[in-house]
Amino acid sequence: MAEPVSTERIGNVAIVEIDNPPVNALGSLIRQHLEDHVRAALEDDGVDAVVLAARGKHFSGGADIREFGQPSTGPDLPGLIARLEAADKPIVAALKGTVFGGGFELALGCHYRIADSSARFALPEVRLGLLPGAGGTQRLTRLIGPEAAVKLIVTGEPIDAREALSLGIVDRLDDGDPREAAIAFAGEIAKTRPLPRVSEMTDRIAAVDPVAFDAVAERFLAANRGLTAPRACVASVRNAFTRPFAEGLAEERRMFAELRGSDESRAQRHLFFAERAALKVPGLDATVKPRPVQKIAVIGAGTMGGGIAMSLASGGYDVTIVDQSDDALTARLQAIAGLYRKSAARGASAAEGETALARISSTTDFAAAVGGADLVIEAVFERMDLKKQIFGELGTLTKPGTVLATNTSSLDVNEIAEASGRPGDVLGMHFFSPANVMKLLEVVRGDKTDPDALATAIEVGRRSGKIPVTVGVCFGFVGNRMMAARTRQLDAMLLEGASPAEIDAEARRFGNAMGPCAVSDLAGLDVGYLVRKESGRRAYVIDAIAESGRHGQKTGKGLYRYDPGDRRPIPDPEVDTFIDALALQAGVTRRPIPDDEIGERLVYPMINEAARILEEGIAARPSDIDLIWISGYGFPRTKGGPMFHADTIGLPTIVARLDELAERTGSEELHPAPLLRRLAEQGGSFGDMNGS
Ligand code: T1G
Repeated sequence: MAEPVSTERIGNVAIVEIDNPPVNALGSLIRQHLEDHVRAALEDDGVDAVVLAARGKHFSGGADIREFGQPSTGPDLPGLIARLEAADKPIVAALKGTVFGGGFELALGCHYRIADSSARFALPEVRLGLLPGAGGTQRLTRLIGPEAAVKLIVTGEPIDAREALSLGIVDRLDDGDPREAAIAFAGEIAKTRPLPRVSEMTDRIAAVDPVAFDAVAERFLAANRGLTAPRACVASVRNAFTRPFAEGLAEERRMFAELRGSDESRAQRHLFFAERAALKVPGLDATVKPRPVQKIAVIGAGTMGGGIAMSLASGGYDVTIVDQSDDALTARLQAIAGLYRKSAARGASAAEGETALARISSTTDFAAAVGGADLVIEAVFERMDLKKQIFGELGTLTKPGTVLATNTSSLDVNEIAEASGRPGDVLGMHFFSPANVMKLLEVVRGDKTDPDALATAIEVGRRSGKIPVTVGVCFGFVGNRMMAARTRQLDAMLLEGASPAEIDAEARRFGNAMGPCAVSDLAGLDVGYLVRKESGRRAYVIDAIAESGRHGQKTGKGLYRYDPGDRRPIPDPEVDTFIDALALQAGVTRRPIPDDEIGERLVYPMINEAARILEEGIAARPSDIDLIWISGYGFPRTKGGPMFHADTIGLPTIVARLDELAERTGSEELHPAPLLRRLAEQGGSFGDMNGS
């Protein structure tokens, strides 16, 4: 194996190069080697300047996240960076590709920074529930000023090399090899003194208006309510212009250590790895290549079809929306254009929106549209007869090899696949409404789906900005099947005595932006009612309310009532009276339900259903289920998803509570699934299953 850090001498310049694929993460071994190589170079009398470079496409993806929570060895990153900066010979960073997190902080400790145009700079620690913990909040603020620094640090968003040059992060942009450019630059400045040390810079922090800074910071905090790390980031940047460097650095380190040990950060670090693990699909190894896709036909000009088309177009695909009605198509294209205009008004790139819009066409000529497509995504009504008819036609009208996807949210993909006559080409691509916004894509693998067809759907999803999670066939797949388990409890609690407002208040306290009753009114009570009806299921209270004509926001009344033009849910005594009558009819004596019981009955049944899903092999690992609920249903990121949250609570606690609830409510399904009970009895966790 190549040395993780090497040194080459060219004239009076020593090039210290990191080689730690895939992202040059700065783990303890790398830090130790870096320390040794840089010290040797600085002590070498023949060396007048040092270049710090890296092999591969990334300079560095930052500290090694896998090491957090493990006993740390080798020099800590802040100390290593401080010693680089204190060196008496110039150190020039040669930057390219990703310069993220601790990698960025390492570059800030160097005296000069040379980059090529591929370089992207970010401090994404906030997305892991952390703050830059190796001097980044103190040095970046001194280098580019508090307002520019707080934006980068609180959003975690990357900037490109050109912006980095304009901000003063980079001294020189060179379109050649940054290593060569840095060597040449090092030769030029080898004797130049004083050495520019970022920690000693004061002009950008000399006369900061704290009120103006707070106003800018507040703008970025507004999008992160309830999260601890963004506030810590702002506090640390504020320290950079109100306290001496050493104090600011010490306080940054203290806050970093506190955040690193928090459940909130552990949860977000879990999700970072969960996103990558979800792409490791059993049976799909690197030899399985996606089929080429450029032309995609989307069948159905409804809201879902339009949202799907927008996502695909933004991913660079040529999309044709197909519908029987010209009017529906015209209306849909106008709605899509309007959405792109709205995005541009909110700061998105108008040019990108226009480019994407230009990729979307429409037609009523079904045969022509699907005949030329590499992928067809059906997004029509949730009716099995209609879908089977369409897939029967697709099986004969499309080219061999065209992937045929259904956007069904719960129906049997195997049955639809058989109707096509080409089950190997058929799978589900379950987008979540609004499909142009929600990140989750459940890729539903049929019993006969060809591996390369599956790889194709995953690749199209990724290119379209989605988080594709592969699931198996069952009613509701993973997300909706777990939501159905929660809905059964929600419906039971409404009958037993809880009000929609009490249920939603508990869900918001848990961290959900909206409670499930308000969400049901937003989506339309008739939607869930029709899905359940199509499959012979029934929610006793909610479906009775839907049948009474109360469909939610769209009819001004649902589980709540709504003033005209106002989407705010208002508790409605009519609903209480309606449910009282249902309870009487059902012989149920209603009772107040304690908040903690509401909270448990909203979450534990989902965890239990997920255990069944894992037992049946419908999901490959618990972290896939976490990803589904975080990216498709707004489960609080700070909780890491239902399975991570279950481990945090402790499985024995959940098992004991589920048994109690099952006994008291008579709801057999609440008894723990065998897998859940077994894990609890053996002291295991869902986390143990993620490695598999
Ligand atoms: N630590 C450990 N492993 C990492 C890693 C990291 N920082 N970054 C990536 N990996 C793994 C990843 O799990 C995957 O593993 C493989 O590398 C390829 O990743 C002190 C404390 C750099 C833009 O948050 O954003 O520095 O699945 O598929 O698409 O202040 O990885 O192959 O087993 O994503 O080319 C801050 C996180 C850390 C950056 C490359 N840094 N990484 O994207 O590859 S905290 C980050 C990324 C920190 C300091 C603080 C991306 C990337 P596997 P990949 P990619």
